[in-house]
Amino acid sequence: MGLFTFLSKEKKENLEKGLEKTKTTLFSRISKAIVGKTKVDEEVLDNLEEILVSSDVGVETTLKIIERIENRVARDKYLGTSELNSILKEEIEALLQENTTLDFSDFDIPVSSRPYVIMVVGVNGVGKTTTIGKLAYNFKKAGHSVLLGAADTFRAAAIEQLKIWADRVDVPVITQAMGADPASVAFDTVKSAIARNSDVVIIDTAGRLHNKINLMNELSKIRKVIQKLIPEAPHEILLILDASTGQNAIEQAKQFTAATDVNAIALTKLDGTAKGGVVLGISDQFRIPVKYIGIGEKMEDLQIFDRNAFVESLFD
Ligand SMILES: Nc1nc2c(ncn2[C@@H]2O[C@H](COP(=O)(O)OP(=O)(O)OP(=O)(O)O)[C@@H](O)[C@H]2O)c(=O)[nH]1
Ligand SMILES: [Mg+2]
Repeated sequence: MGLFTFLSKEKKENLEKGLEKTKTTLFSRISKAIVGKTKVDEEVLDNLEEILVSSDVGVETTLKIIERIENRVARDKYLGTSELNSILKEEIEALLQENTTLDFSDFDIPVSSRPYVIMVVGVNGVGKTTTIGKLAYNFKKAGHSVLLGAADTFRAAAIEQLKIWADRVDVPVITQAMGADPASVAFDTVKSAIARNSDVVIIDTAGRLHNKINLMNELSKIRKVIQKLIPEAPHEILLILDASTGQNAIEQAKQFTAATDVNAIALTKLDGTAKGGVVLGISDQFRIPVKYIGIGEKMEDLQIFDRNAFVESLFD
């Protein structure tokens, strides 16, 4: 119990640190918007709407939040601006709670699907390789054996970078030469994982090819090849999105979810950006759950997304 409390306190502090910019920006904007006002009225709500949209919450989600607050204003006779932060927090929490997506609690994997194959996708530079390193660290820490596969063969540096993470975390990695067929690397990796009895396989893929159609075709080819070995794999197609790109992240989520069977999302680089509101928009608008958030460059800087903890930290 003591250890558990300690760990979750540390986790909470990291999350708060990671959300600092988003938080400071959001609340300084809100305080400016209510200067000299005592009552939540139409003008305050208009300003709030603008603030949420410019914090990258997204228009759709912002409108839902504003509508909830409007209903509350209509219901309660008087809402003071001093209550605005707590009302906003409650309504955001309630909105996210309406979503039926699952919450994940730890780095565990189903016993029935071993090796559990995770295929990591996303455009270049969003943090795929870094997230793989962090995932490997966390799965290993949770007592699982991990094998990585360097199926981003488009650049030599990509293979090297994954090797560096594998060394750092001390897990094995399967590679081939630059330019090799990514599907063949994926096949080798999964085959090797079966032979070694690995618990988790994580496959890196290229973020950039000659064009988008090529990229999507390649991802489906990798998938088909993996399925020759394990018909229900990849168990997880994890889409990585860079939160600091705001609306671009939402756009990429739309494109990838339309073209591939993405079933989990990781939002990276929440630290150092004021665009953390994008997490709210993405977890509200997409049926696919946000499973992980990246809040720094180190291996410890990955957390399982917990919507309640997220909103709590944002408004703490
Ligand atoms: N601050 C911060 N930086 C991050 C985070 N995740 C990744 N990065 C940084 O983002 C940069 C790009 O990360 P990569 O992991 O190389 O991204 P990638 O998607 O593999 O890129 P390509 O292989 O070029 O497609 C690196 O400098 C990482 O250190 C994060 O959560 N926070
Ligand atoms: Mg990479």
